[in-house]
Amino acid sequence: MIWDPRYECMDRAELQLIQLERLKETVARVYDRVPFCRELFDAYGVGPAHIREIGDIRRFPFTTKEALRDNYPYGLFAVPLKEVVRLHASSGTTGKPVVVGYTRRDLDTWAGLIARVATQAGVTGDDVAQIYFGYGLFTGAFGLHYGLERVGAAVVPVSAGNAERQVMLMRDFGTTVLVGTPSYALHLAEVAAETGIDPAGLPVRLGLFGAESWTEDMRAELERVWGIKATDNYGLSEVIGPGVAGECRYPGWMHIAEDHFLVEIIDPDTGAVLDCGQEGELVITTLTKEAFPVIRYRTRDISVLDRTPCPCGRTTARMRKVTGRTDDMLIVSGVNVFPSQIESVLMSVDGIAPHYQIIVDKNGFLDYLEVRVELTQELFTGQFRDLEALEVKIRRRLNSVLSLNARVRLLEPRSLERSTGKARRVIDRRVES
Ligand code: DLL
Repeated sequence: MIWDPRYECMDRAELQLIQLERLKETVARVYDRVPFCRELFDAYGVGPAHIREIGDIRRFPFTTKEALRDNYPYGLFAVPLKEVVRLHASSGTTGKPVVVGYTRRDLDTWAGLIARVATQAGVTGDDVAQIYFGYGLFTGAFGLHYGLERVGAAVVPVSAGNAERQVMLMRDFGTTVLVGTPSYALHLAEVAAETGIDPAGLPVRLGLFGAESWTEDMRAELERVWGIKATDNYGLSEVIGPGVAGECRYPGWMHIAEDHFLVEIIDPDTGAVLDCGQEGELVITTLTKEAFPVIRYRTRDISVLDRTPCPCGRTTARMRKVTGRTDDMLIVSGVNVFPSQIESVLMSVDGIAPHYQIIVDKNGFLDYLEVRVELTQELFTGQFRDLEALEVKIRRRLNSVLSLNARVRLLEPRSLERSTGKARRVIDRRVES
């Protein structure tokens, strides 16, 4: 089934006309209502009058994460706060998050986009969908929630954590669709097996997975242990949240909602726009967002575009599964973490030296983050009690900035290897093993 065949299967020429009209509106909206962007556009000598065809977007400057940080919290909103009915946030590069807002119409658009993603993955009104993304500032849970309701699925908003309880509810409620990160789904299968329940024997038949990158091997493993079809969907808070793109029944590529998002692939080093089929950084312009429109947002995600027709009947461009990022952002259990956030926490604590290392690894299928940091000589020779208090303090501060429980290991002074070149601060054993 196709949720919105008029738009999802539209003739390309017609789609491009709609994109152009919406692009003009968006550029005008941003120019008129967001002083930061108007100044930037003026500096580049571009404005609403320069959009005559879709390709004219290439004359406009990119929007970067730094611009979002510099305009914290509401500086890039294109509506007064009175018209905003929801706020979400994602990790910024330092202590402050990036805040995104939605008008009532934005929320309606979003639910429609999720309904597309869910339907193309195979969700129907007969399903029981268990959402184990965390409900909160993160866009994943609330975003998927309303779209799944729109499709008519019975939504179970369990939120994150407590794997035993998740498994119990799955069995008792007859959950048929898992909605969350793929890595946690593997963990859930393990926990089910430990409690004597064969995951493949449960009624779960489909996985709607996203928010982190995962390999085809992991898909095969998820499909095997759960006896399900595992699908991928992609999105990011700065653009809307989940709902940007999702797989249909032909895996590996995700249909992009092109009537709402104009996509480009660029060379991350030069900014030059690349052709379909070439790998590069995904850049997205929103076409219908009211509260928080973005022009040429650099996602930092690496993908490839394909505009050849898909056998499913949809005509929208597809993006390949995301294989990596162009920056140093880590995704730990679905939570975005910038090493610079950790550094700014460590620098704000007395008694520790500016030598640290961040280790990311897996315990079974679950990611964990460990921060190792050297003590100053004074603290090292001091009281054990003080050390314990220090560890708790660092852990709490990290938790409040990252929304993630990190392990903290205090080390003797000078115990971390000193590098002669760039310090190797991050060791991601998940990719190195
Ligand atoms: O992760 C939105 C989302 C929620 C998408 C639930 C899908 C499902 P952020 O927290 O802002 O938003 O993180 C966005 O996560 O730039 C990618 O690097 C990564 N990401 C999201 N989905 C995928 C995916 C949500 N399917 C950042 N594959 C993005 C690979 C993904 N990476």
